[in-house]
Amino acid sequence: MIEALLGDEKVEVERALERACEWLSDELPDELFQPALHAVLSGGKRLRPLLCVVAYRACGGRTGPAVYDLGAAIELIHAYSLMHDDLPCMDDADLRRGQPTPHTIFGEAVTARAGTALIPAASLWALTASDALGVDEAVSRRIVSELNRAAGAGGMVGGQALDLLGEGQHLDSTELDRQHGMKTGALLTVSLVIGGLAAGASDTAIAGLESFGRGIGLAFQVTDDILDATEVAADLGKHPSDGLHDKSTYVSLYGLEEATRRARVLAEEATEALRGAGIDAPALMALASYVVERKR
Ligand code: GRG
Repeated sequence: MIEALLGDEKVEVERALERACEWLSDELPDELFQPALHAVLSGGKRLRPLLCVVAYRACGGRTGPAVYDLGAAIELIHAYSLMHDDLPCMDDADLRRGQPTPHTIFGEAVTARAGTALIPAASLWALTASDALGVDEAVSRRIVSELNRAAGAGGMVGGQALDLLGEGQHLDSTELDRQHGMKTGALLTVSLVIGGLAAGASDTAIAGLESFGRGIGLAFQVTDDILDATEVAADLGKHPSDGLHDKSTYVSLYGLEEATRRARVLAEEATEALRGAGIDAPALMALASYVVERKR
């Protein structure tokens, strides 16, 4: 189902990431470009750019290469976050997407710098893509500010800080939802919002995309915790690590069965919110199912 709906989209997303890397090769010194290239082109589900492109289309946007470039800008933020997350001072992981993590190849200091270089690069690339899409300046400004807000202290960075502080603590469901809403949900949600903004979506449609994003963001994280508790590195492409870092997870909080049920309910509620906002997009509905049915 998901392959039939999104197979070609993923190919286009990969092409856009290659275009972004070609641009980065001129922007960054080679020492920083190589780890960035490894992080950006090492596979992955490409969920964030796919959400952006599919939301754009669902809101009436006409496709063309530039919307994939916009999605690629979000993926640059995601790539940096994984580079930094895997560093020894954070989650200390040597495997991701079935490949060695950048710091195990290029060293910690260079990987930290290369990841940091991707943060401003993402904003510049989002601006370039917005210009190419022909959106007006106020919308471009909003796209870039929404991206930075979601990536920053009130979003992904703040959520990661809570995650690190929460190691060894017993978080309740409100604390866990807040942490993951920021750490994972904010970037997934803004991917949809940016796609909607680029397509000139109404405030109602943007609000619907936001509710959908918050729902699938939490469903994504509950599923991540289930996979971490039940799968092995050969299937996951990374070492399960929640137990190692003594993290509170949805599985430790609810147990496997209830966590599985909760992920499904969250995904269903998310699709209802989307329909409620007048967006009836099979590809977005398929992505919501994929988020909870995925095996890695
Ligand atoms: C300075 C506190 C501080 C933070 C720096 C490291 C960092 C910023 C943020 C980390 C955020 C992070 C790792 C969020 C996890 C998001 C997540 C669930 C990643 C896995 O996403 P997938 O499954 O990965 O979409 P693929 O490989 O498919 O792209």
